[in-house]
Amino acid sequence: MGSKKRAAKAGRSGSSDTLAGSGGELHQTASSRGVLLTTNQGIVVSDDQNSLRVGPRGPSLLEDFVLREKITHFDHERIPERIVHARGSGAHGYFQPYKSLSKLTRAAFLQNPNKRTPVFVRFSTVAGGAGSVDLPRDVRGFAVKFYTEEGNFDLVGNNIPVFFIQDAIKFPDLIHSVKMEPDRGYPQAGSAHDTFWDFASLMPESMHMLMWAMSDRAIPRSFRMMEGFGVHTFRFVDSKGASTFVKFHWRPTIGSQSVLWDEAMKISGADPDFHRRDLFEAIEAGDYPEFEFCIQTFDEKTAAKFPFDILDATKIIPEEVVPLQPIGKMVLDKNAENFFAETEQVAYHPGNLVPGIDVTDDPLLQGRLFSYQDTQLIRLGGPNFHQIPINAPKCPMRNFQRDGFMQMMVPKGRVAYEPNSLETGVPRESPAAGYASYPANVSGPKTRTRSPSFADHYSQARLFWRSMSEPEQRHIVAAFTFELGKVETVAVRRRMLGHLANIDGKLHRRVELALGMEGQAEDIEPAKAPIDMKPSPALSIVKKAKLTLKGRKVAVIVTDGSDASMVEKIRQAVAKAGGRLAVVAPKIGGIKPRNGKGLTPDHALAAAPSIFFDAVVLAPSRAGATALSKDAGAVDFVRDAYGHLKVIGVFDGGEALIEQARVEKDGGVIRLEGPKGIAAFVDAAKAGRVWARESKVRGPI
Ligand code: HDE
Repeated sequence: MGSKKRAAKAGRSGSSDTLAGSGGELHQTASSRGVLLTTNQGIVVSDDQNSLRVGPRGPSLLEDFVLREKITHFDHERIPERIVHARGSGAHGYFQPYKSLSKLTRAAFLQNPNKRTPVFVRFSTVAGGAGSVDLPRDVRGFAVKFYTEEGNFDLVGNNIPVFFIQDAIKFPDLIHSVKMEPDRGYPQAGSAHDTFWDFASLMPESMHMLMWAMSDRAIPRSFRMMEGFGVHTFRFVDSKGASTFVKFHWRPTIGSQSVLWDEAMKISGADPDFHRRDLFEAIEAGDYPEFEFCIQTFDEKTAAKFPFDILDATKIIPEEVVPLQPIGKMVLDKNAENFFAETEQVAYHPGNLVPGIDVTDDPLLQGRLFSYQDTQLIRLGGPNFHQIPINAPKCPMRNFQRDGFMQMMVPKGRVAYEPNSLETGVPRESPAAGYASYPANVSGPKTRTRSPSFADHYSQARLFWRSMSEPEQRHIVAAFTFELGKVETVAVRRRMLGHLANIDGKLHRRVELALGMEGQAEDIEPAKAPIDMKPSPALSIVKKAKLTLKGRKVAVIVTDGSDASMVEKIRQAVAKAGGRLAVVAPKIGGIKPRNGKGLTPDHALAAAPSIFFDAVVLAPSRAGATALSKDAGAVDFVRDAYGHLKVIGVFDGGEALIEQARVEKDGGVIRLEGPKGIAAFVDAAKAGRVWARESKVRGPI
C-alpha cells in the first residue's frame, strides 16, 4: 500500500479524509463506519486505488479478489439493449381519474377521483441504439406502467396513432429494413436509406403511417409536448361483463409542438440528449409534464358502420366522428433515481392487463402479446424480472411459481403446487376478483388470410394529408424529398412516387418536382380504390397549437455592459407566461452589466446555440455586439433563430447583431424598448413560429 501523506485540500468531501499515496495518487478514506467501502461480500476495502502486486512495480496477483470482483462486475454491466425502442427516457408520476368510469369499466384505478395511481413512463425512439441521438425522424414510444391496486396495467403506446403494418408477422421485416443495413452497419437511427424505403414501398399498408412519419410528429420539440396513443382498439368491460370498444389517447396539457427538420439535424449534433435533458430538467425545476388521458368509446354496431376495420392498426377513428372524452390526468413529478435500475430495466408488456380492460383480435396486438415477455426473458436474464423493483406490482403478489435465474424472494413452506391441503393461508384463485377475459365469440377456419376489410391503404393517408395546415404539408413534402433523395435505387423512388400519386395528386406532384423526377412514378393499382374522407383538423398540430409559453425556453444573449434590469424584466414577463429564461453570455464565469449586481449566465454562448430555445432576445451592449459580430457562433445564433422561424427580441446592441446576420426585420423581429415591447415579444413568442417567414427562408416545394 505504501506510505500515505495527508493530501492537499482537493478531493476532500464530507465523508472522507484525504491522503496521498506513495505514487502521489489520491486516497479518500472513510471518516466514519457508515461510509466504509466494501466488496459485494461485505469485506471492507483497504485501498481502492492499487491492485495487489508483487512489489510496487511487479505483476498483479490473481488472488486479488477485490480487483477480480470489481472488474468482473464491470465486464457485465451492460445488458442487451432492446431490439427496438432501445433509447429511452423515463419518469415517475401518478394518474388520477376525473370521475368514476364505472359505467364503462370495472378497472379499480378508474373508479375513484380521489385516488392516485403511481405510474412509470418511458419515452423512446424506435430505430436507433441506446447510445443514439434523441432527434432522428422516428416514431416515439410512449409506454405507461400503472401500478394499480389490482396489479400492473401497461399501456405500451406510441406518439403516432397508427402503425406501419397490419400483422405482427411483418414486424421483424419492418425493423430489419429500418435498422442499419446489415452489410455496412449504417445508417444509425434513420429511415432515409434504401432498405427502409424498399420495404415500405412494397407494403401499401404502411402508407398512412408513412404520412405521419414524414410529418412534424416524428420530430417532437419535447417528450412533454407530444401526444400518445394506445394505437389498437381495446375493450373496456364493466362489472356486469358488458363490453365497449375503446381507443386510448394522451394529450399534453401544454400543447403539442415540433421542431423543424433543419433544427433536428443540428440539435442531434449539438445535444444528442436534447429530449432526455429537457424531461429531466423540467421535472427537477418542478415544471411537471402533464398529460390528459382521453378515450374514444364505441359499440359493435358503430364499429360495423365505419368504412374501415377497427382491428386494423393502420387506421384511426377521426375525433370529429367519435369525440375524445378526457377521463383523467397523468403528472410526471419525479425523475428516475437510477437510469439503469429503472429506465433500462423497466419491462412493459401489452398483456399486463387489469380486470375491466381487455384486448381485441387486432393481429398486430395479438403478436405483441407474445413478443414482449419473450424478449424480456433474454434482456433481463431470466423469468424473475417481475421482481426488479421498477417492474414489481405495488399490490400483493403471490403464487406457486418458483426458482429460476435471479430469484430474489425466499418463498416459505412445503407447498409449491395447487391444489394442496398441507398448509393453510396459501394463495387461492378467485372467480369474483380475478381477471376474466371478455367472452367474445370466435369461430372460423384456421387460415392465413388478411381480412378484405383491411384492404384500403390510401384513404386515411389522404385524410391525413388533407387535414394538415400549409406549413405542415410543406414539411411532409420536404421530408419525402429528403428521405427519397437519400435512396440510391431509382426503382424504389419511382415506386414510392406511385404510392404518393394514389394518396393525393398535389402531394405527388410536389414531391416529384422537388426530386426532379417528373412523370417517373410507377403505376400502382390500389387493392381498394381510396375514398375521400372529411378532413380532420384535430390531426394538425399547427391548427390546434396553444398560444402559450408554458414549458418553453427563451434565451437572452448578454455581454459586459448589458442592461441587467431589462434582463430581469424580461425574465419576469417570460416566467409570468409560464416559460423559462436562460441567460447566454460569451463567458460562463459571469458578466458585468452596466447596472445591477452582475449576471450569472446559465450557458456559455459557444455551448448554447439558438436551436435549444423557442424564442430569443438579443441584448448585448453596443460594445459587446461589436465583439460578437466577429464571432461566427454568435452570428449563426441569430441566423438560425431566424431560419428556424423563431421570434427574435432586439434590445441595445442587438440591432447590430441583426445587421451582421443579414436577416430581414419582419413581424417576428421585435424591438423590446419599453414595457409594451416586452409584452409584444412575449405575445409573439406564445404563438410559436413565424410561419409567414418560412417561404422566404426555404425554397418553394
Ligand atoms: Fe413494440 N416492442 N412491437 N410496438 N414497443 C418492444 O419489447 C413488437 C408496436 C412499443 O419503453 C419490444 O421490451 C412487435 C406497436 C414501445 O420499454 C418488443 C410489434 C407499438 C416499446 C416489441 C410491435 C409498440 C416497444 C422491444 C408488432 C405502439 C418500448 C423491447 C406486432 C402501440 C417499451 C421490449 C419500453 C418495445 C415488439 C409494434 C410500442 C421486441 C412484435 C404497434 C413503446 O417486444
